[in-house]
Parts: sequence; structure tokens; C-alpha cells
Amino acid sequence: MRLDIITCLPELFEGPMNQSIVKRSIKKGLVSIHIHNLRDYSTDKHKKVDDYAFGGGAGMVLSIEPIDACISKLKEGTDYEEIIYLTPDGDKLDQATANNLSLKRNLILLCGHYKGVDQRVREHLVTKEISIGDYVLSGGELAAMVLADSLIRLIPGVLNDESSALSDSFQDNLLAPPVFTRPANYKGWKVPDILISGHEAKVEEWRNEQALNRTKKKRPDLLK
Ligand code: 6GU
Repeated sequence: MRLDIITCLPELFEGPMNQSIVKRSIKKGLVSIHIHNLRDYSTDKHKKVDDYAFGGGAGMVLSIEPIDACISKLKEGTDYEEIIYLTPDGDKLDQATANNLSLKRNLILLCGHYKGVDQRVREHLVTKEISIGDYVLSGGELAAMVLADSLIRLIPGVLNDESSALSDSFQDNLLAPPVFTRPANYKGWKVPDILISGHEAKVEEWRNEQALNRTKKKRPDLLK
């Protein structure tokens, strides 16, 4: 998968995109991430990428020109399946969307900032709009990283078997069951006997039961 991320805050991506699973997937050649600084596409002498909203009101709006210039340049070299704009009024990200997008080859993620982007970007350049939840972030960058992480870990070969994405919460509309590790008895707080029994089928049954109970209790909405 190739991810092209367009942002006016490229520095924000340096840490999170260079750690752990994402880092390993890049090393393995399964993913490439390209961060593009929107300012590099500004023709303004001060590298301005935003302007006042027509009609007035507080907050600056990202202009269409540098965004169009950047996307056009990217499209010269690559065919993109989706151009995704991260915005709090987008479709809410869920595991089904992550599964679906993880199968794509080339994606552009566009991060908005300030008061968002000129509406014409959304109408003419963007093919999909995604929110990561019902709360407002200062910009789309953190949301883009959340989205990228959720996709990358689903790409075949990124996770090893032990951390298989198939056993994650939400993958089958169930929360994941509880997990334990050594010691089996800590201060009298014991691990369920079944898990140390060596009975694979029974362990599996217990896990399914726990996952279902947990979901009923904490997220009954998932069972509907
Ligand atoms: Cl994608 N962007 C911003 N700015 N805030 C958000 C969001 C996105 N998703 C939830 N809140």
C-alpha cells in the first residue's frame, strides 16, 4: 500500500509513523508513506495556504489552489483508488471501513486544518470523507494517523500470527476476550483454571463466551 498524506504540519507525522508496527511494515516493503507539505505547493511568496472565509466569520480556510496542485502532481505518477479528506463531519470510521480500505493499493489522505478546506475541494477533488469520532480535533493530522494505523495493521504480512488482526475487538462485531499472562497466581488473584488446562477447544469456547458477555455488558449496540 502506498499512502500519500497531504498536511501543513508534516512534523507531526515523524514520531507515530516511525514506530512499532507501522515502522516494521515499511521495513518489510508492505507499506510506503509519503508526507507532503502543503506549503511546498503554495505560489504565494509567504507560502500561505489559507485565507479568510468569504462572507466573514472567524477562522481561516485552506485554499483550493495548493491542494489541487499537490493532488494533480501526485496523480501524474499514481492512480489513486480514494482521495480521503479527514473531517469531523465525515463518515465515522469503523472496522468494516478499515478492512475495506486496507485492500486498496494507493490512497491520498488530506488533512484539513483551522476551519477546514474550501468546499470546492470536497466537491471536486475528494472521493471520501472520514471522521474518527464525535469530537473535534485541532486538525486532521491525528485522525489521519489513526486511520493509517488501522489500515496498515490489516495488510497481510504486517502482523505476525500471535497478534493476528482476526482476534481483535470489533473484527467480528465482538469485543476481544480478557487475556492473562504469568504469574498464574499473583497475590491470590488467579488466572481462570480453564486457561491453564491445556484444553484447546474449551479455551476457545471460554473465549467466545467471554467475548459475547463483555460485548453484551459494555457495547450492546454492537450486537444489533
Ligand atoms: Cl477527521 N478531523 C478533526 N479535525 N476532528 C475530528 C476528526 C477529524 N474526527 C474526529 N474529530
